[in-house]
Amino acid sequence: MGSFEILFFIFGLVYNFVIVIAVEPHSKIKGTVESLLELTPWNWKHLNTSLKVDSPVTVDVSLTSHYRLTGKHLNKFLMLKKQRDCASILKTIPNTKGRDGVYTIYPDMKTKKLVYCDMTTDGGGWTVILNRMDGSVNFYRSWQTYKEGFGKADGEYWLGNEDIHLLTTMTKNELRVDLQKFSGEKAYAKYSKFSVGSESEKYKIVVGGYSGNAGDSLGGHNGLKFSTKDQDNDTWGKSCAVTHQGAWWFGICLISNLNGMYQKSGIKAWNGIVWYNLEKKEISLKNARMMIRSNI
Ligand SMILES: [Ca+2]
Repeated sequence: MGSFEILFFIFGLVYNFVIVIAVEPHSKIKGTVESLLELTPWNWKHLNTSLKVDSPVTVDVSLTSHYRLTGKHLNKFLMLKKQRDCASILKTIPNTKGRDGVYTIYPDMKTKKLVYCDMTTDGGGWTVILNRMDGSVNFYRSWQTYKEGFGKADGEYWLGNEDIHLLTTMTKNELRVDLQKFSGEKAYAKYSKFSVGSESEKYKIVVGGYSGNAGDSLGGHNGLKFSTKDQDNDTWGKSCAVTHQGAWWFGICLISNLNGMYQKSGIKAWNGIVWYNLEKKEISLKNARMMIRSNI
C-alpha cells in the first residue's frame, strides 16, 4: 500500500444493514480487507472503499461492535497470510487476545475451516477440536464423518481427525480438556504432549504429561487407535464404539468417552460424556471441550 494512510471507519451495531452505499468496494483492496475480516470473530459487511492515488484510502465496514483501526495497526494486518491455527492467529494479531469466537484457519494451508478459538483461557491461542454443550448434534457417527469433522464452529462439533492429525504433526502441541458437571463445577486436564497419527495409522493417539484437577483419564488411552461404530480398531473382542455409543481411542474399553451420548443430567452411564477419574465414577458431564495449542 506504500505511503497510503489507511483508515477504517466502522459503524456500530445499530447501523448494521441500514447503511447501504451504492458504491462497490474498490477492487484493489476489496480482497485484502475481506480476507483480513475473515480472520476476525466479528460479523461484518464491507460497504464501501474509495481509493485515489496520493490520498488516504477510506474503508467503511459495518461491524457488530464499534472499532477503529489506524494506519499503524493496519500495516501489520495487511501482512496477514493464511493462518494454520488459533495460536498462529493470536501471535499474528495480538489484539485477538480475550476475543473468543469463530475464526477461519487453514490446517493444510490450503483448505478453509471454521473453528472456535479460545483466546482467553490459560493465555489463549487454543484451537477447539471438540465441543459438547447441549446435545444438539449427533455424535454417534461413522469413520468417514469423524475423519472430515461435523457440527458447527459456534456450537457442538468435532474438528475432524484429518485436520487434528495435520495440526498436531506439523508442530508440537499441548492439549487442554475443560469439563463441567451438571452441578456447575468445573475441572480441567492439560497434557504437554498430544498428537494424532494419519488415517493409515488409524489416527493413533500419543498423549502424555498430565497436569490439572480433573484427573488423568486420557493418558491410559495413549498409543490406542481411533474406533467408530463402523470401524473397530479397539483391543476388545466386541466393539467398544457400538457398546458405549461413541467414537474414541478405545482399548478394552475406556476411562473417558467425550464423544459419547449427551445425557440430560449427571447420571451414571458409560455411554455418556464420561471422564472417569474426575470422581472415579462414570458420571455424564454437561460440557466438555478439547482444545489444542501449537508451540509456535
Ligand atoms: Ca474390537
